[in-house]
Amino acid sequence: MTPQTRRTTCNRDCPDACGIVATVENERITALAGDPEHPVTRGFLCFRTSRFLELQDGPQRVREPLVRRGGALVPASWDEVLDLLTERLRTIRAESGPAAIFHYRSGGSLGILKHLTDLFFDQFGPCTEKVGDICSGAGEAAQLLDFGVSDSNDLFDLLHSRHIVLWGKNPTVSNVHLVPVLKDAKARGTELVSIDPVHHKAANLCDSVLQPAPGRDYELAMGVARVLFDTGRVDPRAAEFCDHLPEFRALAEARPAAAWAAAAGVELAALRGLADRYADGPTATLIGWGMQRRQRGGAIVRALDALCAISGNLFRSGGGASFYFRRRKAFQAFGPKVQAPRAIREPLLGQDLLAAQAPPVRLMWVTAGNPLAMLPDSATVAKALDAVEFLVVADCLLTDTAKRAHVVLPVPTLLEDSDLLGSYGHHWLAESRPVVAMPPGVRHEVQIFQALAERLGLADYPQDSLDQLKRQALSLVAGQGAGLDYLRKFGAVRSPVADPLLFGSGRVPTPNGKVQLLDAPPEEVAVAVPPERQGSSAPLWLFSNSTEKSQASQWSGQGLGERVWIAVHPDAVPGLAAGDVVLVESAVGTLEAALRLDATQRVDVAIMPKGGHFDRGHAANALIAARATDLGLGAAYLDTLVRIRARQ
Ligand SMILES: Nc1nc2c(c(=O)[nH]1)N[C@H]1C(S)=C(S)[C@@H](COP(=O)(O)OP(=O)(O)OC[C@H]3O[C@@H](n4cnc5c(=O)[nH]c(N)nc54)[C@H](O)[C@@H]3O)O[C@H]1N2
Ligand SMILES: Nc1nc2c(c(=O)[nH]1)N[C@H]1C(S)=C(S)[C@@H](COP(=O)(O)OP(=O)(O)OC[C@H]3O[C@@H](n4cnc5c(=O)[nH]c(N)nc54)[C@H](O)[C@@H]3O)O[C@H]1N2
Ligand code: SF4
Ligand SMILES: [Mo]
Repeated sequence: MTPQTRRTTCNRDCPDACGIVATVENERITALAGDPEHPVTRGFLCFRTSRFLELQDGPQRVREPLVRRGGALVPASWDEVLDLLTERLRTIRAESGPAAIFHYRSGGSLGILKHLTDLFFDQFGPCTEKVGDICSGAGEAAQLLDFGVSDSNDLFDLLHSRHIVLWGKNPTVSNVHLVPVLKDAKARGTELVSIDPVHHKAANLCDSVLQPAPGRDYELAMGVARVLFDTGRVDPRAAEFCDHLPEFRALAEARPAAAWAAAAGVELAALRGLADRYADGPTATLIGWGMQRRQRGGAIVRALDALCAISGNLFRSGGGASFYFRRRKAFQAFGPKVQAPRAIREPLLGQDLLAAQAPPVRLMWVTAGNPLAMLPDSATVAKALDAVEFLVVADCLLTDTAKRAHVVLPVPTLLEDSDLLGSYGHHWLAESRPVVAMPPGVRHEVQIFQALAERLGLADYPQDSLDQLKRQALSLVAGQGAGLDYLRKFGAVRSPVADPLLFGSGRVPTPNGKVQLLDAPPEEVAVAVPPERQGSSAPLWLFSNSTEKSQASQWSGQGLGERVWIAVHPDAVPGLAAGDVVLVESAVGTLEAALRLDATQRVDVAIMPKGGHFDRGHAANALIAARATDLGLGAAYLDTLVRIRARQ
C-alpha cells in the first residue's frame, strides 16, 4: 500500500504542542516529522518525540490491563479489571468515606479531556485531591499577585524586541521551537542575553551570557533595579501604573549596586550591562521555570516582574515578562470546581500521604504521572505508595510507580490519543487524533471512566462521544473560528481569545488595575549541607535539568546507560577523572553516577538529568528533600547541595 500521511498534535508536557506528521504504511508508523504548516513547529520535532516509536513499541509499553496477583502484575481482561475497580471504589467509599480515595493527576498528557478524570472523582466523592504545582506553582502564583494573570504576548511579538533576556531558560533543550523565533529576531538585530548558572547550548545564540550564583536572581534583579533608580532610568510613569514603588525602591536601595553584584556572583560591569539592556527597550524577559523551583522561587519571579514593570517594558510590544501561556483559557471547563474533603500537597506528597489519617488514603489513583521518580524525596514517596492499600496507575508505560500498582490501566500514547491541546509556549489550539489505532487491549482514558461511571451509577457523568466532548470544550471559541471543524480543516488555529499584546490596554487585571510590586525582601533560606567524608568535594549546587533525550522520566533513544551521569567543572573534583564512577551524596540520599567533566561550568554546580528510573538508581529525586516554595506550593528541587567522592 502507498504510504499515507496523517496529522496529530503532541500532547506531552512541553511548551511547544507541536503539529506531528506521521507516515503510515500498512497501519504501521514508518516516520515522524514536524508539521511544516504549523507556524511554531516549522517542520521539525525534538529528539525525544522523533524517537518516540522506541517507547511506543518498546518493552516498557503496557498493552493490556494488569492486576496484582500473588505479588506479580499479570494480564487481566477489561471486564475483570472494571469489576475489581468498581468493587474497591464502592467498598472503600462506604467503609471510610470518599476522603480515603486520592486522585493524583500530573501532566503526562496535556490533553484537555484529561480533566474528565478529575470530574469523575469529584462526582464519585468529592475525593481527596492534590494541591500545589511542582512544575510552575511558584512563578504562576507570583504573576497572579503582580499582574492578576500569568500569560504572555504573542510568541512572534519577540520579533519586535530590541533585547531578549533568557532568564533561567534553556530553549535548546526544553522549548526547542522557540529557537527559530530567537534566531529570526537575532537576524533582525535583536540582542540576546542568557542568565543561567549552568552553561548550555543556548549560550551560543546569545550576545552576552551571565553565569550568576545559583538561586541569587533576586540579588541580581535588585542590583539592576538599583542601577536604574540611581541613573534615573526608571519609567517616569511607573508610579501611575505600579503600587508600592517606594517600598520596592527601598528594597533596591538596601545595598549599593556593587554589593548586589557580589551577592549575585557577577561582575559589577555585567550587572550594569544588564541594566543598560532593560533601559534600552523594548526588552522581553523570558522567565524560565527552573529558577522558581527554589524556596525563594516566588520572590525571585516577583523581583523579575517588578524589574520589567519599572523599566517600562511590561506594556509595550517587544517587551513583557513571559513565564507561561494560558493554555486552557480558550476551553470550557467540564463541570464546576467542587470543595475536596482533603488536600495532599504535591511537593510534600510522600509525607502528607503517610500522615493522612481519619481516614488514611486507602485507594490512590495516578493519572499521567510517575510521582515516585519525579516528586522530591523519592524514598518517602516510595514508602507512602507502598503503604496505600490499593494503588491504580493509568499509563502507557510500566513506570516505577506503575510497577508498585495493584492495577495498571493501559492508555493510548500520544500517537494514538484523541484530544484537544492548548499550549504553554504559544497561543495555538489544535486537535490530537490517532495516527494509528491503539493496541486492542488499550482503552481511551475517557472511555475507562465512562464505563466505571455506568457501573457505579454516576448519572451525571458525560457519556458523550469524544467528538461531542471536544465540541463542548470548544464551545467558547467555536463561534470565533476555532470550532472542531476548523481545527480539523486548518490544523492548528490561533486562539481567538489571546490578544497579540497581553497588557495592550495599559492595565493589568489586578483588582485596581495596577502592577503590584514586591514590597518585602524574601527570607534567607537554609539548605542542608551533606556530611563531609574523606575525599569528598566541597558542597555543590545540584541542578536536575531537562535533557534532550528524555521527557521527565520517559527516555527516548538509548536513554541512560548503566548509571546516571553527573557533570561538574574539573576543579570541583580534584583527583577524579571523566568516566569515573562516583558517589553523589546529599543530606537525604546517595546515588552512584558516571562523572562528566565540563570546564564551561561554574565550580560550585553539579548537573544531572531531571528524571530517570528510580528502580535503576537513576532518579535525581532520591537526593532531593521535599520542601515547598514560598508561593504556590511548588517544589524547591533546586535548593539541593551534594558532595561527590570516588566510589571505594
Ligand atoms: N527535553 C525536555 N524538554 C522538556 C522537559 C523535559 O523533561 N525534557 N520538560 C518539560 C517541562 S515539564 C517543563 S516544566 C519545561 C521546563 O523545563 P525546565 O528544564 O525546568 O525549564 P527551563 O527553564 O528551560 O530550564 C531550566 C533552566 O533554569 C536554570 N536555572 C536553575 N536554577 C537557576 C537559578 O537559580 N537562576 C537562573 N538564572 N537559572 C537557573 C537551569 O540551569 C536550566 O538551564 O520544559 C519542558 N520541556
Ligand atoms: N529533580 C527534578 N524533578 C522534577 C523536575 C526537575 O526539574 N527536577 N521537574 C518537575 C516537573 S517540571 C514536572 S512537570 C514533573 C513531571 O513529572 P511527571 O508528570 O510525573 O512526568 P513523567 O515522568 O513524564 O510522567 C508522565 C507519565 O504520564 C504517562 N502518560 C502519557 N500520556 C498519558 C495519558 O494520556 N494518560 C495517562 N494516564 N498517562 C499518560 C507517561 O507515559 C508517563 O509515564 O517532574 C518534576 N520533577
Ligand atoms: S515534546 Fe515538545 S518539542 Fe517534542 S514534539 Fe512534543 S511538543 Fe514538540
Ligand atoms: Mo513541568
